[in-house]
Amino acid sequence: MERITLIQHLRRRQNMAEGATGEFTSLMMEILVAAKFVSLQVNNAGLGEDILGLTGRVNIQGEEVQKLDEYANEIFTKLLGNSGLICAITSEEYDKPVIIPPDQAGKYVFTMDPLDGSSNIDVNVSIGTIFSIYRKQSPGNEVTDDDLLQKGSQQVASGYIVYGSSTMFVYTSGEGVHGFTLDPSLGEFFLSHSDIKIPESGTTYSINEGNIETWEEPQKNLVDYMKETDKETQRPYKLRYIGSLVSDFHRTLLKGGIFMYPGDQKNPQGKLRYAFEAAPLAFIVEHAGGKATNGQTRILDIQPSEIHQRTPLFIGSTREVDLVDRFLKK
Ligand code: P6P
Repeated sequence: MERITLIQHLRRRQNMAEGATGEFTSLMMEILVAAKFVSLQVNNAGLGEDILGLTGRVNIQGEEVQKLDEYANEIFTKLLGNSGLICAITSEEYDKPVIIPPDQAGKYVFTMDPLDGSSNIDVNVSIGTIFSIYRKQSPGNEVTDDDLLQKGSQQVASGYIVYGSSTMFVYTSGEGVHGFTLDPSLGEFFLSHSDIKIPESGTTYSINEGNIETWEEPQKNLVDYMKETDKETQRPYKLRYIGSLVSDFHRTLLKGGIFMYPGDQKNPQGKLRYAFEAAPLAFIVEHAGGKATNGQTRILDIQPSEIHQRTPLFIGSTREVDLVDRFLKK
C-alpha cells in the first residue's frame, strides 16, 4: 500500500478544496508536531525524566493535575499560540480562555483536552488528546462568547490522538474520518485507517457500572436490557470499560457498540465536558456514520452556555444510540 503521510493527505485535501488558503493545513501541522512531542514524553514516562506523577495542583474540574497533563497543555498552547492561526485557546486545564494578541492572531479557535484519562498514566493504560477547531465568528479583533461558546455543529474539524501501544492520530474535517499511525523510527504519521466507518451496530457497551446506585431508573432498565439473553437481538452485550475516554471511544469507533457516561442523581449533567470531550468526538462519530446524544438531544445541536459545562454522553453505533432514545428520551 502507498505510504501516505498525514501532511501529504492534508495537502491533497487542500488542493481539492475551492479557495483553500493553506491555513487549515498549517494549523493541523502544528497539532501534528505537538502530538509528536507528547507521544515522546508519554512513551518515555517512567524512564529517566521525572515526568510521571502529580504536580500537587488541582484544576478547575477538581482533578489532580499530572505532570504530563501540564506538559501536554503547555506544548499545545505554545505551538498553536505561536502559529499566527489562532485567536483563542480553550482548554480543560485552563480556568479561562487564552486570548492571542490581535497582531499575532488568526481566524481559528482551538479547543482541547490536552491529556484525557491521565489518571491512567502510571498504570500504562492508553491516554489521549482531544481537540476541536472552530472559526472565529465575531467581526473585528475582539474575541467574544460568540467565538468561545459555539455549538458542536460549528466545528471546522476535530480529532484525537491516542497514545497507546501505537500512537494514532484520528481526525475529520467533514469529509470522512481518517486515522494515521506514528512510525516512531521515522517520526511520521502514515495513513493506516482511510475513511473510517463505525459499524451500524455493535456487541459491546461501555459504562462505569460502579455508579449504578445513582443512575435514574430508565438508565438501569437500559443496561438490564443489554444484559438479557436474546439471540434475535444479539444480546447480551459484552461490557468493555477502560476508564480512558479516548481508548473507550476509539474501540467503539472501530468495532461498533456504545459508550455511555450518563447523568445521575449526584451529577445530573454527568462528568464529561461538552466542549473538550463530547462535541469533538460527536463530530467524528457522525462523520463516521454513527450518532451522539445527551440522552435527549443530538450533541452537536447543543448550544453551550459556559466553557467547562458538562453533558451526559451516549455515543456510538446508530442501533445502540437509537436504543438509548427508546429507553431514555422523554
Ligand atoms: P470514571 C478520565 O478521568 C475521564 O475523564 C475519561 O477519560 C473517562 O471516560 C472518565 O473520566 C472515567 O470516569 O467516573 O468512570 O472514573
